[in-house]
Amino acid sequence: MNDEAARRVRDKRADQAAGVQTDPSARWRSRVLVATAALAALALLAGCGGGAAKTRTIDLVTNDSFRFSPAEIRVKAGERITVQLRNPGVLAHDFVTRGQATDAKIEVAAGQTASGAFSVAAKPGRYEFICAQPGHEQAGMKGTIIVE
Ligand SMILES: [Cu+2]
Repeated sequence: MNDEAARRVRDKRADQAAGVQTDPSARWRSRVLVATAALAALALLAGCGGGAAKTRTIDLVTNDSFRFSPAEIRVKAGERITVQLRNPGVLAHDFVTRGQATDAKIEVAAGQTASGAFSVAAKPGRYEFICAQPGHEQAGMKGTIIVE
């Protein structure tokens, strides 16, 4: 009887342990699905915007080694650019321009994609963009906007 009771307690603990392991990941998966669906809906809305002026989209990827890929983008003076920032990592990152006609600050949470638009400087030259999260620029998370 004692052995039987002990076995039942062990089984119950094992079930609980298994439950603790599967529950959060299931919840996480459903959250990712909801986020993905929301992004898809936003993309559809953006696509159906109609009257808005067309902008060229440049794709950038952030990584947790504090780099942008690509680290150099080429744009035309005065052009309006949409930057789509994809963050496959576990840290939040952002994309901040300096010296443009209208500067951008696009923040992207871990595992998400975000986008924003900015107007390029009228004067050709080399300009900097950075990640403004604490310490990231200092760790080398920056790039160059080449305005032609
Ligand atoms: Cu960063």
